[in-house]
Amino acid sequence: MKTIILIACLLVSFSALAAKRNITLVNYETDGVKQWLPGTIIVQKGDDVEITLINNVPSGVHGFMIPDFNVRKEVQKGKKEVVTFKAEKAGLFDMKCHLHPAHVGGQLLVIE
Ligand SMILES: [Cu+2]
Repeated sequence: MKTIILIACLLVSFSALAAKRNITLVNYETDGVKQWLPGTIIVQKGDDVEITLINNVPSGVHGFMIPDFNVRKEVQKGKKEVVTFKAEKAGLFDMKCHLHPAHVGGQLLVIE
């Protein structure tokens, strides 16, 4: 009986680690360089992640992509878009604009 209670407590503890993360990124441009800021975001493995993307740069539409989590969205100038995914694996992953590959990309860090 004690073993069952211990296992149940452990399961509850592990499931409590995952959370819903709401993050907002804003597209920033200076001297021709565009970047989603903050450039690095950190979540925990198992989190349900919701990212709001705000694009107010003068150069127009930009993309947001995290290839490892099948995230891909285009954000029109002056608009807001939302992407969601589950951070089901730990590691360091690229975030970038898929429309303009020369952009400086950001990083998603998923910790265990
Ligand atoms: Cu772009």
